[in-house]
Amino acid sequence: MKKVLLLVISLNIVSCLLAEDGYRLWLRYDKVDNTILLQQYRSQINAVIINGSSPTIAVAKNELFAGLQALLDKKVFETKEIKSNTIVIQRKAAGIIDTRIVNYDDLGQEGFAIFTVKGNVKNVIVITANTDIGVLYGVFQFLRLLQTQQNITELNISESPKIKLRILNHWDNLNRSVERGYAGISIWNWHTLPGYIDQRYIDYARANASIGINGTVLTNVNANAQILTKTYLEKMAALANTFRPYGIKVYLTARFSAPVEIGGLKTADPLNEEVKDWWKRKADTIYQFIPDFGGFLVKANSEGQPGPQNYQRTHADGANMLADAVAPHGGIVMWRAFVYSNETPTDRFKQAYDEFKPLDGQFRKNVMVQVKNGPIDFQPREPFHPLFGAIPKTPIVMEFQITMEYLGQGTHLVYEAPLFKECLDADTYTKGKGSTVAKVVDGSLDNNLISGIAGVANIGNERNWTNHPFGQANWYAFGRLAWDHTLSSARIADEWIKQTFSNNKSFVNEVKGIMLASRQIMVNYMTPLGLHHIMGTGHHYGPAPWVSNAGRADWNPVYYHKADSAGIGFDRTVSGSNALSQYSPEVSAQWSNLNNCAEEYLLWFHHVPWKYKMKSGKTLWDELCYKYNAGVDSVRWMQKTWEKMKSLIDEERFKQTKMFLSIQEKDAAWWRNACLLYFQTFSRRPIPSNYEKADHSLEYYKALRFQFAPGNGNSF
Ligand code: GCV
Repeated sequence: MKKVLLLVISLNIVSCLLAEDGYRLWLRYDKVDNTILLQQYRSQINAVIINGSSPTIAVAKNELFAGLQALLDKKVFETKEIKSNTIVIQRKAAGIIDTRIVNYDDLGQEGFAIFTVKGNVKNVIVITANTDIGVLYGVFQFLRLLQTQQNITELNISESPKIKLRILNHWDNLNRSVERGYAGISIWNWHTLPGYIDQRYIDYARANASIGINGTVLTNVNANAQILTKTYLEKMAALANTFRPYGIKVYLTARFSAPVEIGGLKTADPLNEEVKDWWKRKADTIYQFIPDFGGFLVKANSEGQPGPQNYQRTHADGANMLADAVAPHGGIVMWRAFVYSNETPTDRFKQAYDEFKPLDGQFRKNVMVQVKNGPIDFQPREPFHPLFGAIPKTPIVMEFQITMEYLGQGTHLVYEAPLFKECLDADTYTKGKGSTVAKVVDGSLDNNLISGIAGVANIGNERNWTNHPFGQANWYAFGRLAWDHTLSSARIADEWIKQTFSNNKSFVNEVKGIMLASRQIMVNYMTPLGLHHIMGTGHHYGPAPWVSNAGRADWNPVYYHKADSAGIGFDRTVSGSNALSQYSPEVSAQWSNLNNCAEEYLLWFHHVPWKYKMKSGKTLWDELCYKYNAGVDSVRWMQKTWEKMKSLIDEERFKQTKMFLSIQEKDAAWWRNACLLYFQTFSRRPIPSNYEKADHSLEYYKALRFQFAPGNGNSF
């Protein structure tokens, strides 16, 4: 009896340990479940030859052995001799295999080649690169081939990243709260650093390296000067040391007023000699702690942050002063263009362009301007930011938001690759047809020497990193697109699903279908037809299109939708704010005429009469009702499809996703009901009777409060 009990207890413990808690992300390395392929892989891979011994090669070796042994469920040996069925890791001219067929010039500093050797030996696969980090990226790509069950018989792969700096931006505060974080508190435990290196830091580095991310800004752009003090630099250095073998550089956010706050100076004026000197000395100190420190990210004169304009200086003056401080060490400054002022009566859409366009050509060579994908703020759908292509002498860092501040946050299933791609593929026409945003960002349009892309991280200390199991897909997609923006959303989803859940064909196809549709579904139930910024004040969760009393005019939803008895939408044509004039004439022409403006952008650019005839033949009002209802119906379709997946994956993640989908369904209906009831007070038209009725009154929705919604402000 005792024995049976013990067995039951130990089986329970084992199953707890094996529970799919999501921690392993897309690096699960579970045994290949296709028996024929498993046999093939097993016969093709017996041993590994490792050339090199740097810390990066050491982690590549560990990853390869761990991955192979788990995926193939067999012992793989290290050897020195070339025999059949061996994998060889070697840098250019550093190993025993002739790699002259590889064009190393094409691989650059981070690319890799994976190829099958032709000759007497069978199944010898070489993973090679110019650098150790290239080798590590190659190892991750090889493991991805196995995890996604590809044929590895005749390999001939050659890849290099299109964008040089591929960076995560953490909006993590020193008290471990995360601004716009929906997955728990910060993973950086400042209290136990530098002495305690959490395994999570290492797994974070592995996950990032596996998708090619090579930089991380550790702290919030709403910055705290304390991070520049020695106490914190020691902690940052411990993280930098942990990440270094994985090719990940550390960056920090610089609070512009730091010379006053922690330096005891009377001013932070960027043209003041003492201030310049303070930053130079500060940079020298930082580089003593972190010799390969990447540089600073700065939010200045935006939403209350201090900046050069406090001293009547320009953004260029401020950025250049910091750039001069880090230049001797090879550092860069990423200066954010997210600036808008309540005092300026101009349409908020236009303000960043107005501010930065005249500064083109005035920045130091090591300054990059970081621009959000759209002109307002990470909305479900935005037109691309007019600064893309407009400042050709200044390299731009694209800023996407992986964390879903305005997209349902940590509880909605929204796959963001289509949103990222829509922006990257948009044509700016600044140098004729084909001048895509992607070409501006990767530097090829204007021959920039540096190029960069940043994603505001959705990572927290939740066991599964991102709260919603599908949040991981957005981290993954950001990294993959940063590496190669030509990859399709479908291909990335396919890879992610196979590595994260299963290679089962029907699971992959059904779930891919959900993921690819999810972004448009969310747009439909939140902000269809070009509506934007109508979320709840402060926390931005849920609908609040009625709000008109926020701290400043341009934080109010009514500022953005401008609904009245005549119609709805923001006129940004020549008869309105004329924001369209900031784009190339070809782009402006796409959107400036009400009658041929793409309907997904309609209310971004036009104030449209309620009775306006849409392409479907419906009036604008009826179309709005249709879109909101279609959004809700589609979430129900997502739920039904997910239900069919029950037997195909683990219970834990099946259940989690099911519960989140049920929250999403309720939220979608809430969005629809609240928005339609509110807009109806202007349209004075009936909601067609074939649609589901709202379950509450408008007053009820208006009275809802979310005092402790996560991610809002500095408190937990
Ligand atoms: C870090 C939006 C967010 C803020 C964020 C800001 C920014 O306004 O709501 O939380 O602050 O963007 O990107 O600087």
